[in-house]
Amino acid sequence: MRATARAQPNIALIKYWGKRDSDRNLPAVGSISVTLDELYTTMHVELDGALDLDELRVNGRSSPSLLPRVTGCLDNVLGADRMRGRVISESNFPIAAGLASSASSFAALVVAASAAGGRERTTDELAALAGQASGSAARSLHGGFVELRNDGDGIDVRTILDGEAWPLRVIAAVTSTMPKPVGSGEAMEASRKTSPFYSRWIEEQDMDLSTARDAITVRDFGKLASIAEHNCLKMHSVMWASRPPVVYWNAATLACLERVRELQADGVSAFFTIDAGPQVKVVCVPGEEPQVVEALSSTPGVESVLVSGIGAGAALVNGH
Ligand code: 2P0
Repeated sequence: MRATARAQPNIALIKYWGKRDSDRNLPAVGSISVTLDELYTTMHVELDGALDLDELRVNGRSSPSLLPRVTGCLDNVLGADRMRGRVISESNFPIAAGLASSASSFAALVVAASAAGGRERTTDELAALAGQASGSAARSLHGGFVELRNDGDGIDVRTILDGEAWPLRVIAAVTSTMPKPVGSGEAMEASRKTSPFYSRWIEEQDMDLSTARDAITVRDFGKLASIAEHNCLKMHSVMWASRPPVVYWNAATLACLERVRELQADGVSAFFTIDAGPQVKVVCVPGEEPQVVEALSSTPGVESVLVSGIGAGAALVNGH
């Protein structure tokens, strides 16, 4: 009745922003991401008939505010008449700061909870369950370059290319570890209801997905860089034009973008992307990693720099 799973966050290159069904947490658009390897969340789930309520510890602390989402996810995975659970989550990177901790957390949670409850589930089923908890979490069930497509009444998640086939590096510049001012779910709804650019965002997404998918398939770095930066800035334009505006950036976020532009002007193969937070993630070819790390580390306002390769999907730890 217990199991431990590990999952890595993923960084979207073509972004998910907006929901087509809030109740079932279905995304309005498809997305493409890379699953990381060095950053991870380890999730331990123990079901115990003697417990009256679920318990949650995150990085060593009781976390009542995060408990309702975890309870909802356990209910989805195991049924509401399940035994209550003791859940222990440990992440080796800052949580709730735009580094996709909800993706690694819920991907690991569905894998651990299914195993603890003795449920055999396919990766597709696990991805659907993770996606109900957090849209981006569905992508962390798979490794490498991953595409999430809207498929009829649900989602379909697949690896487009393994990480070993194109071992790019991802460098995250952490510019703040404060929790974000507004959660991404709430911000997406604000964008859908109020941003004048939202409908155009939805209209153009399939084209961006197709361009990125083609670039990944033939490993065309320049083409991927161009569409990923465009898609990222388009998503943030949708957010900025919402009422009230959704602005996740700080001064260091912009300073990092300038640094990346300078690197690119020097011929470095690198591009940026930014999610629902102020951190800047830079994707580069392996040989350029030292230069990118040095450039970001020396940018004013950057607190730390995390480096990762592209990794595998969520899995049980030691098979149990
Ligand atoms: C993404 N983000 O594709 C986009 C880009 C942030 C910006 O998915 O409401 O935590 O839990 O389904 O997955 C962050 O939102 O949202 C996210 P919910 P989630 O990675």
